[in-house]
Amino acid sequence: MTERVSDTVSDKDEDGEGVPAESAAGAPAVFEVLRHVASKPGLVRGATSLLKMNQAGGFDCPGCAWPEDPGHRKRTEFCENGAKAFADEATRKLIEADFFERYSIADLARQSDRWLNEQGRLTRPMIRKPGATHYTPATWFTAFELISKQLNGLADPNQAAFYTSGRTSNEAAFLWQLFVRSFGTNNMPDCSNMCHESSGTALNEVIGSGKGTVRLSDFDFADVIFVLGQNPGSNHPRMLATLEQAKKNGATIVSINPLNETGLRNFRNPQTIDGWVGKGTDLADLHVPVRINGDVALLKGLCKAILEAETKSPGTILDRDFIAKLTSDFDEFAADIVITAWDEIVAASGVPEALIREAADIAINARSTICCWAMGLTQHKNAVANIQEIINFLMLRGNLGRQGAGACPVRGHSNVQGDRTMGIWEKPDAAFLDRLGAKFKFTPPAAHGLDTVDTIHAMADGRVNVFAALGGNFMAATPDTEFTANALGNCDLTVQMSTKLNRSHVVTGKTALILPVLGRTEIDRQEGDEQFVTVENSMGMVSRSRGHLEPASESMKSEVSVIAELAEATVGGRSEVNWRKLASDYNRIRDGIAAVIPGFERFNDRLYEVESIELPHAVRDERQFITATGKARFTVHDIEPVDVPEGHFLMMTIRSHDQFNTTVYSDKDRYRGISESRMVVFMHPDDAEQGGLARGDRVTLTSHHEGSVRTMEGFSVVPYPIPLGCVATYYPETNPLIPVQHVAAGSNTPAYKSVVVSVTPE
Ligand SMILES: Nc1nc2c(c(=O)[nH]1)N[C@H]1C(S)=C(S)[C@@H](COP(=O)(O)OP(=O)(O)OC[C@H]3O[C@@H](n4cnc5c(=O)[nH]c(N)nc54)[C@H](O)[C@@H]3O)O[C@H]1N2
Ligand SMILES: Nc1nc2c(c(=O)[nH]1)N[C@H]1C(S)=C(S)[C@@H](COP(=O)(O)OP(=O)(O)OC[C@H]3O[C@@H](n4cnc5c(=O)[nH]c(N)nc54)[C@H](O)[C@@H]3O)O[C@H]1N2
Ligand SMILES: [Mo]
Repeated sequence: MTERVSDTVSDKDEDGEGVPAESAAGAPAVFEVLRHVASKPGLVRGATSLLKMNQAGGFDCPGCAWPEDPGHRKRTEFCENGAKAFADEATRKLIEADFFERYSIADLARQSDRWLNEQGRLTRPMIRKPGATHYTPATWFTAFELISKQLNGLADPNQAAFYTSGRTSNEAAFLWQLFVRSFGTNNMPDCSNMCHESSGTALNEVIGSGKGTVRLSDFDFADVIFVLGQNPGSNHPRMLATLEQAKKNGATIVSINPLNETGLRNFRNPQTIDGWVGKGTDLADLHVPVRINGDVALLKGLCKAILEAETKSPGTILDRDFIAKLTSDFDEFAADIVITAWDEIVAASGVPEALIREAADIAINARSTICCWAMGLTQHKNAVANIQEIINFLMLRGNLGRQGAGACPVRGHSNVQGDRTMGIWEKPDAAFLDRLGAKFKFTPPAAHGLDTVDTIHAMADGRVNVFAALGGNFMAATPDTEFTANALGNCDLTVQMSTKLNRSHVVTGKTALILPVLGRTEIDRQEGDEQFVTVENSMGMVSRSRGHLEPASESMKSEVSVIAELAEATVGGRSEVNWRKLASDYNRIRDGIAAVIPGFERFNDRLYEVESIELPHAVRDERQFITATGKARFTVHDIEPVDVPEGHFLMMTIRSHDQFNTTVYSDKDRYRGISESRMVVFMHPDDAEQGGLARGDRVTLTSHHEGSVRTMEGFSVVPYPIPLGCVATYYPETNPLIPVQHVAAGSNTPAYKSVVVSVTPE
């Protein structure tokens, strides 16, 4: 389908700002790897360590959660962006105590996120005392004393919240939730709340498991792969190699996305000679340019076309056996689809009926279909409906729980799925709490806790006044920047366990602590013995990760030891757990995991027997649905797109090719032809013209939500192939525009990808 304009890889934006590149990866990707590795960890040290990434005995890539294929590891099992994430952590630049003498917190607050990150690794504990203008050095001892005093002084443990970001290992995550629950609360907001929570909520409700139902090997057997609301070229580059292989095996790929993302158009595999000099592989056979937030309508259209085909040739299209035996509520679902008019589907999706039918025909002619998706579907008001419509679509032809078929939510952070498996969840189920309590001899709190958005509200209202974060950048990642900053400022104490300096260290509570921790790439020694940790990828495979670089500084601690010492100081007197003993040998933590979490039986032994452990999954392995009825459910969702008043636009906030979440490596976005500034607004050329706007014009963006407005100045217009009425901007720059009240029904995930805005010339 793709028409290649030129066979040269256009990574230099010769054609001006905002001209999408024709091809992804290839030689430019390799040059980028070399540049990042040479400039940060140093070429020899970096390259030697990089070769250990995603290898048996090596460390798990600190980037995304796409799995590697244990049977077919390549010597270089990493991508350009994984290499950047590695180089960023393994940098030789260090932040010493005198840095904080030189810069006041106000000075730091004036710097960009990029500048903060570029200052290097955090190396020693620092404290901001109430009213202080600067951070000053603290000892680990005083830091733990201060936190424990503050926590134990609270009238109620629910006045504290404990955030987790998805790079945390299984061992640290398990110990963290054990500490938090021993302290007495389930207030465990995490990055998942902003990410795939909508997927977990949706899937749990209809198929009885919150995780994806496919293995990596299923991609070899799929006839069709739908990629919805995902930009793997930038965010899961190793997935492109999987798609390329699937394609060679005859699979058809359909991309459903407002943007025709370069990575899905043409891929030059940098690990093959062809990828350097050849034409690359055109990946997507069909691109469906859905309007932002138009997916419920589009998916209903796909289902409608399938049902119509069945009416024409009864008994040949639907998997009637699967529907009858293993699902419920098909009749209500089908009746709703029948009365949903094509006009309504076309109007709300922005896609012509013929194109929807073309996509449906591809699924009809396929024996096995996989649907992959990411943030383009999960960060909307009706995100849960989006995902349940995917399940409806898959179930019509029995595409769940069999080879080459299924649901594949593609996770973000490298261990975000594992953290949830370990109990990082504000809504733990009773069975989990019972097992945890039985093993560690305490009564965990039963009441559900606060998620990310609710934590912001609770800090704003003064209901929460201690906030501690295990990694991440809460301040920059969350919506409504000004509101969230005030909420954090209300806290008596904020604590950040971090590797790199970020916005969350400069927007703080009255007292603030920075606790520097080891990263994935570093050797973790406890009582003289090197430890390893484990992580779970997007497909439920658990494997070991062991760093190979000497730690950036001797004054840092591992996440596990920080948590253990904090727990000892805070709950040591009243808990039966020997925290220090657990932290001195991570095998002991894994024995705890084995006793509490199903699927981890004989955890330590199995880690020595096999390279990775596959966690059980009832749908994938047994075609069993652990729902109340024992069946998978069809569901009915009204088409309720966000209302966009005349003259306004629907804005999505997306990632560039040169960032990892809130860590921005540069102002470039090679595949979208951006090289100078991230303060841009992508809009349809006709929309721009109608507003009297030309390329490069300066504009102000104003978001509108239930009568409230938020404004940001200083964007420049980039005319771009995007559906009419839609605009795109970069995350995290535009988070000040996202109303904290604008969340997904059911999952409470911020609707980062459907914000109503107006665009006015400056
Ligand atoms: N290099 C790198 N890798 C990363 C990350 C990173 O920042 N950098 N972040 C990690 C994390 S935590 C995550 S969650 C993932 C994120 O991975 P993605 O979900 O791929 O990231 P986004 O840039 O948010 O892109 C979402 C895509 O959805 C599309 N989209 C937006 N709105 C809609 C819509 O309404 N409908 C449809 N169909 N599509 C829509 C956008 O055009 C875009 O292509 O990547 C992970 N991997
Ligand atoms: N507008 C908008 N907002 C979004 C999104 C969006 O698409 N649009 N996406 C959302 C999504 S999907 C997510 S996942 C969140 C991300 O939210 P977070 O997970 O909170 O943010 P990150 O940027 O990944 O966190 C980066 C920081 O983590 C720390 N860090 C890195 N590695 C380690 C480590 O090994 N250990 C420890 N302790 N710290 C470490 C470093 O200090 C670094 O600065 O953002 C969300 N926010
Ligand atoms: Mo994410």
